[in-house]
Amino acid sequence: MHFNTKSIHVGQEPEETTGAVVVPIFQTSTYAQPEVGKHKGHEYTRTSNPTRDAYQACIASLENANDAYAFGSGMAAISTIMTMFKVGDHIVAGDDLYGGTFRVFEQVFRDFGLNYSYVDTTDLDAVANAVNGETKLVWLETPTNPMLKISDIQAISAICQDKGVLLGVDNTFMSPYNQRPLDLGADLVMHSSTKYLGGHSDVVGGVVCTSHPEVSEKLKFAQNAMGAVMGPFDAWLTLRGLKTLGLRMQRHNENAMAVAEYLSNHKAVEEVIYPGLANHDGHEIQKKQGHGFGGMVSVRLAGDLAAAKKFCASTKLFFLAESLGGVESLLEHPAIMTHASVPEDVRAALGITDNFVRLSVGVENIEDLIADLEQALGSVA
Ligand code: P1T
Repeated sequence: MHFNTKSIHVGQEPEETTGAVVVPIFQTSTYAQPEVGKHKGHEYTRTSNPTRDAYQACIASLENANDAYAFGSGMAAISTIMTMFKVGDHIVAGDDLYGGTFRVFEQVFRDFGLNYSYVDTTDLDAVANAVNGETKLVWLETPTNPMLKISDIQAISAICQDKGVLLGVDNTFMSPYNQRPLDLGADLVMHSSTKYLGGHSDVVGGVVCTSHPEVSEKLKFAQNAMGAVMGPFDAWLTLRGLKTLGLRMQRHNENAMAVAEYLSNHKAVEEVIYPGLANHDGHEIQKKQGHGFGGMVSVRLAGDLAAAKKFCASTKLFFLAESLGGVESLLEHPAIMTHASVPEDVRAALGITDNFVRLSVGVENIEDLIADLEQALGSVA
């Protein structure tokens, strides 16, 4: 079955008793049992829920995974993954991660005895050299948030296999329409489903997909034991989002490419970072490992903090807001907003400067989007 068919059909057979073509919201905490010790497949919604099961089946199929586990947020998904490890275990992580991921690693799990090293995962030698005898996991985003650096998933998975460590990929920025890390050798793939999977900026969630039997067993146990589960209504909204994921991603890819090209030729813009541009360092890798370049575009404005603030306050269709991946275009200032929890020296080393702005290009009409950017850039100059 192809992607756009799976997104509409997997886990979504018509409901048995009524024939409803849409999976119902089973908004229940518990299930009546016919006798002690016997149940009809569900006992308690923290453990399982038919709406969440349908969503998990669908997203697993889109990532070509055997199993998926849905959580109340992307951070809940990442935190639950971390509970697979023990005091003294070491994790090699990308050096340009979502600020909240860096924060939970450094300010929560380090206190529980996990150790982290941060490396530029576009540098294969750096990844290989960072793995030590205690390393259990390599964790990366590709593209990274917010610098949009591209890592070679297949090459890193070969390193991980050689060293006997797991590879986890946060696939939030690409979505499975553009990139399927498990097919490239990753062991687990995670999403903030708040973003492209849900797609409408109306629900927060996270999900982990895997075909690794041992990892899957651990996550299934942890999902129930830790209890950071996605609720039935949120699972229903996210499943509805999946139905149009392919359609939306196609348009996100097209619109972002057009925005990146437009900004590349604007004198108020110093640098445009978009993996779809031939001058991007990761362009060839992304062409090889994916089916699209995504909807995220980062820019460095010709100017200082004041110019960036003016630009961010001047767009009308691009709302100034954290998050990304919804149908509506957003923009944000990483140094002050999403990555404020990353120390200033680390931000400076990564290039998250005061004139740096991140755009999430939505699915609106492209002429309207470019006109909005044009007037906002005009107000800066
Ligand atoms: O916000 P939440 O659903 O908990 O997901 C966290 C998360 C994890 N991984 C990546 C790559 C992310 O981008 C995020 C959330 N990011 C934002 C809110 C943002 O504006 O970048």
